[in-house]
Amino acid sequence: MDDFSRILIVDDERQNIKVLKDFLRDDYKIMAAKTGEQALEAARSEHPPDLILLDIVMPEMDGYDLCRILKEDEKTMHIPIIFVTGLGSTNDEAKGFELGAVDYITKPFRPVIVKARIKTHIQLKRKSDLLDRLASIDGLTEIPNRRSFNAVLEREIRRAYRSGSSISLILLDIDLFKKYNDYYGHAAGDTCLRRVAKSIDRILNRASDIAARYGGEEFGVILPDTDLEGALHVAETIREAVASLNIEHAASSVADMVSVSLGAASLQPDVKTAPLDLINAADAALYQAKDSGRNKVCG
Ligand code: GH3
Ligand code: MG
Ligand code: MG
Ligand code: MG
Repeated sequence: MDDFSRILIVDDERQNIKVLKDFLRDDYKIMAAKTGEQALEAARSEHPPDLILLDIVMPEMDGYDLCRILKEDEKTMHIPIIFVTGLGSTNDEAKGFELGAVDYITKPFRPVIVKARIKTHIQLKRKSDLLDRLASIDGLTEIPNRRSFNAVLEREIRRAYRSGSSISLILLDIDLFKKYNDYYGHAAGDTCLRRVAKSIDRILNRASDIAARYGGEEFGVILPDTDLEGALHVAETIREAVASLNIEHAASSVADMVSVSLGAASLQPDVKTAPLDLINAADAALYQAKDSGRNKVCG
């Protein structure tokens, strides 16, 4: 990671922001917010901070309230928060830690010490980000792994029930991939997997859509707010995109290029379906696509 870590300074007084900014700006990218509202916006943005330095006494939303809101939101709960405040009582400090802050610094502070503490927490944050990434991203294809797939599917199915919207799932499997490996070697097989994963990922254009490596040469695509007709359309687009990669597969009896078979299934919001039922339905459709000649979409 060569870019600077981002620190968000939240303080209602411009002068306080300036003091902190002046001794941190050489090492970090500094963002600033003068109100809780501004801070929430920055924390929820596409480029959230890696650490938040948070004042407590502020008009409207105070630092404690802001901390509580950030820690309740799945999107922002992992951002470490350090209180930087004039409130020095044991109770104040204990409350800060209770709300989930990683550190508590009282004013007047010594810049060298503040800098050292920030460095420690930024390093911890980087390690925890790396762990999250290793636990959720497939190492070969660099798209989400099965563990993420399961978590997202459960979350999106719950959301679909709540909002009464539909949700679809596509399972796809590379055709005759064992033969591909046997003919071209395992390294070429790996390259092929990477290219197929990329092309699936490129097709998806909604931020809520997610493609994951479901197993060896199997992928899963979760499509929130999408009915079966929409899913069949996406599946066909994926089938064509993989075909147009034109990856030679001389050992295939389906085509002379690498192809995929796809099965799609949808969940109707009024019928209670467990994640596993949806997976089974998509898997049955995939089996049908394989059984009826491969390089096909069924649903
Ligand atoms: P079908 O069309 O019925 O799906 O046939 P297939 O040969 O693709 O199916 P099968 O399940 O028999 O074989 C899957 C192959 O995928 C076998 C395995 O070696 C290969 N494979 C699984 N994971 C990897 C991987 O990470 N790298 C490589 N190179 N090959 C893999
Ligand atoms: Mg203040
Ligand atoms: Mg397979
Ligand atoms: Mg296969």
